[in-house]
Amino acid sequence: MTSTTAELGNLRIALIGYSFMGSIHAQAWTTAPRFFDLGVVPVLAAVCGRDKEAARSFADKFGIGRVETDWRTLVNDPDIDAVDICVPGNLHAEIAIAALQAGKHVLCEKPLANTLAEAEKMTLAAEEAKAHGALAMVGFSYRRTPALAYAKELVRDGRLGSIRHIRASYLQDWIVDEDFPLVWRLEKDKAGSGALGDIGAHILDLAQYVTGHRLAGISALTETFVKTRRLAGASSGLQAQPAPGGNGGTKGGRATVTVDDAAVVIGRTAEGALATFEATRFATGRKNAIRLEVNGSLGSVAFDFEDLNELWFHDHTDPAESAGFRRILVTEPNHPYAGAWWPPGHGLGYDHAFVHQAADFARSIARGEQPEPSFAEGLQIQRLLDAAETSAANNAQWQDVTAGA
Ligand code: SOE
Repeated sequence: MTSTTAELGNLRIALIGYSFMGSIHAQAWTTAPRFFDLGVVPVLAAVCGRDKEAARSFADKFGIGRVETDWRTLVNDPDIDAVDICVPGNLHAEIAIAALQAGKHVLCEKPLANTLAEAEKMTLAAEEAKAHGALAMVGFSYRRTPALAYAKELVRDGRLGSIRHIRASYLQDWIVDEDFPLVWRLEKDKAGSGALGDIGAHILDLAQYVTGHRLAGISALTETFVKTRRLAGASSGLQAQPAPGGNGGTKGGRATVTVDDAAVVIGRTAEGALATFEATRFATGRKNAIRLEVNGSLGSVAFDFEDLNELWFHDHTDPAESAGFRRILVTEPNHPYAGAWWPPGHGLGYDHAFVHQAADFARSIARGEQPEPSFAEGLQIQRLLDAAETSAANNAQWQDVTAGA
């Protein structure tokens, strides 16, 4: 029998950050209980942001009653059960560790941290907290796009046979304009790395998630095409905003871009597949194009986020004359997550994966089970990012990586 919301306990969430990721997480928390049985009732109890006015207007939009400007107040508040971290990477470790030590469940945006050392400390904190019932998860949201989750099911069910090739790219073009300013995503001390960590992390994760393989070694090249950018005021990191009181941010001059604009990675999995990855913010015309193709001995799958409700599947056991890639519309009730939504063919979007992420996180907490991906999985991606940076700094020198997690 399904419980009524009145019978369920509340999961009181403190949202740290209110920009792009803060908004999509807030929307996800609001929507998840309307479409999924969670076993708890998520309540957006508070939002935290440095700019109180901006945080207040965000809170008003999402019906959040409480606004704080110091995350420590929320992390130490007994009225908060879970902390959802949606701020730049340089703040992830401090907030997540403090929250876990205070017994809160933690959902942390990707990549887990800015450095390997931080990711290791966060994972340790998560393991210790788990022993006391506090659970941690890293937000690789695209895993929960139904077509990608279904691709994983096809691999799991043996429909692709032995995996030989993984081919992944994540292409954007939002900083091609040389006049685009130096937003936080282009500063190493805030973002950790550039395209590599921001979007490369997603395809490294997706490749491993879909195939179940683990990268055992990689080699990488990175490039920063535009070496300096004009200074600008605070922004979400995706849009140019004029410097406060300034003339569009040009007054302060230009500063060095300290992250990569693009990264190319090749790798070998512990299970014997070859993999290629390309992450760039300079693919003109490509806005948020994630492509993944996996070739196995019995078949292949291909996915393109610009048609995110579709998965292409080639069954190599079909007669040669009628074999070929066929388009599967991943909107059937028994496709992952799809049954909770609209009738077949009506389709989902970018934000639905965040709803699925919130739902899975809440359900895991209700059941006392480890949510996936765990911080340990986030750490394994961080090892790959770290190895890619080391390799790129050494002229694409091969780096063995502990397959782990
Ligand atoms: C910016 O490049 C960004 O918002 C990433 O940070 C997100 O993870 C991705 O989903 C969309 O692009």
